[in-house]
Amino acid sequence: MRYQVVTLFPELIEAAIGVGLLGKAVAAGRVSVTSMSPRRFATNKHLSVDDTPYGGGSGMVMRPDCVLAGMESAERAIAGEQPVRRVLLTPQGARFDQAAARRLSAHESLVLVCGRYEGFDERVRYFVDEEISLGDFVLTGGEVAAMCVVEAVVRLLPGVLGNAESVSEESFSPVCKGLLEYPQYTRPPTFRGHEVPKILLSGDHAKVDAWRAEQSRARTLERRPDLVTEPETASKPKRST
Ligand code: JDQ
Repeated sequence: MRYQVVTLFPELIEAAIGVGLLGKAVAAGRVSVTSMSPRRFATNKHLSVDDTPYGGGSGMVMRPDCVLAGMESAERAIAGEQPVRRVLLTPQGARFDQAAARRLSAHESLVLVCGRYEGFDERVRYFVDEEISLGDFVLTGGEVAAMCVVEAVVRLLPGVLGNAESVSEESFSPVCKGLLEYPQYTRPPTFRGHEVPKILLSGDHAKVDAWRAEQSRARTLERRPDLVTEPETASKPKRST
């Protein structure tokens, strides 16, 4: 898979792709994550990539010519004439979630476009396939959001997860049931007065599974009731016999 990040700060992206699972996937040649700066396509003597907003107001806006030139150059670098999915990171985009990560993981080539300042000239949007937001908060630019997308997508690629957990097994995990993860413990059995639940030391796998399922359910109901599609309070239809 080939990913290009269009950014004024390529060093931010390079720092992030060197480590961990992502670093290994890149080193193994499973994934390439490279960056392209719109600054390379600046034309005036100050190499400006931003300008003042028409109509007035505070702050600066990313110039569409530099962003588009960066995007098209990024695209040629990873895909030649092959199709590429163009993704713009903004606070106005559709909320990113695991389903979006799964959907994007099907694309061989992605171009992730990051801005700075107060955002993009509106016409940049006419040239992208989708617009993604991480959530309802304002970052200083799109880079951290782009790296979140890259991390979430790369760990779904076949053969990238290092451990026994596989993408297919994940479909049975709490994440894919849409519930929060159950509590996990490792040694020691007592830590600063707090004991590991006895059932986890019992060796009874059926009881462990049942306990975990119940913990996931209770924790989700408590912390993220919005994730529970079938509220506990909704009574099942009565059988007519
Ligand atoms: C940019 C900014 C004031 C934007 C400039 C480019 N989920 C999410 N939060 N914030 C972003 C994404 C994001 C993405 C790209 C960005 C923020 N900014 C800063 C400042 C108004 C709009």
